[in-house]
Amino acid sequence: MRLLNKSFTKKYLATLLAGLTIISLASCGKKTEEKQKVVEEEKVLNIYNWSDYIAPDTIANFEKETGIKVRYDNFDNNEILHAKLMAKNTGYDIVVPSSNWAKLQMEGGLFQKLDKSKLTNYGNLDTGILKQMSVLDPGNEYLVDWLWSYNTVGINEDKVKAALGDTPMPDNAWDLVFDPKYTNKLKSCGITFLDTPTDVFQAALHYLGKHVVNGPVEDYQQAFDMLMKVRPDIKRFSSGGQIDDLASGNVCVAYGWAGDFNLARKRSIENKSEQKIVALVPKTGGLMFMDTMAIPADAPHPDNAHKFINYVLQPKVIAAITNTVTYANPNKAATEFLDPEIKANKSIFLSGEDVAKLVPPSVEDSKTKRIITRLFTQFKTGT
Ligand code: N2P
Repeated sequence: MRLLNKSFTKKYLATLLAGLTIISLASCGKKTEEKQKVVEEEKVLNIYNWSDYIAPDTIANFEKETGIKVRYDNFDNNEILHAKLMAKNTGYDIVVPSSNWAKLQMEGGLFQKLDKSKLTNYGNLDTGILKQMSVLDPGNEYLVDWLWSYNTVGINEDKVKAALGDTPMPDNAWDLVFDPKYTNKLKSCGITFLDTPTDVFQAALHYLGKHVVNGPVEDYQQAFDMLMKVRPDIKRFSSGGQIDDLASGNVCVAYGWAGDFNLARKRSIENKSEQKIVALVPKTGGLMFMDTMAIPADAPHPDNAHKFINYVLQPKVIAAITNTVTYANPNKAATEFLDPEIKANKSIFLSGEDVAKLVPPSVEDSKTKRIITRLFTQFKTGT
């Protein structure tokens, strides 16, 4: 009996050992295969980012440093990017959704987790921003902030003063775009709004003191009624076009992104049109947004994507981007490389008090999204 047991144990051990060897050989093979895949990744990277959101030499320097050839495409609103991601197979390796939209995309399994071991410059990020980001991306597993800013009102100071005449500037900057008392006067020099349902409804609800997302349907109707009162005074709906419209003096008031307003001012100085464009910081707060780098689940070049994110995490690289496009970045170590004028601009790098007033990013559920899409179309057509 004992003998039998011994030989059985021996046999059993031999089989077990053979099994383990096969498993470990197989996993070794898999590892080698994976390694080869990384080594063999073609030297190509496809990026999809917002327009006017990068420095002139960011891509060229990356290509020089890595030998990776970049294809760089632009979009102007989250809706377009979202639709592409939902349809899958975008071919993009890096996309830059705002964090609130990215939440939906993460939930839909559209992104892959970051391999932080490849992001050796990750420690340069501001921990405060990481904490803010972790509200929508728990553990900061999927997203790295590119730049951030807030939705607000931008004005051409001289033109607005002239159009308002005896009416003094309102205490609350939002009045300039949501109160007909002001829009009636300002329509003479041109008012432009962002061309996206979420941006417009969130701001309108904030102005009314309501929850900016997922409130009762009556809130959306109330926001719509308010918007319709200013509708006749709006000249244009445009997201990517506000920079040039403001810089050239085509419009004098905009509901849009603070970063683009500062960029419009900079561009008008460069173009010698010298428009005094200012991003106002509303006393009741603007709507914060963070545009974030993410790697689609089906990205063809995920390793190159990590290389690009790590490159952007270098303080000098992201500082050059901020210096070009006048948006705040999340990189603490980049502060020393900022142009003094940019660093001192309180509508780019807000005071702690103003940051505390910002409405943090949040996202509508699909039912609400349907409501605002319908109401926004009605608003735009003015019916
Ligand atoms: C870049 C605009 C991006 C800001 N010009 C909106 N997320």
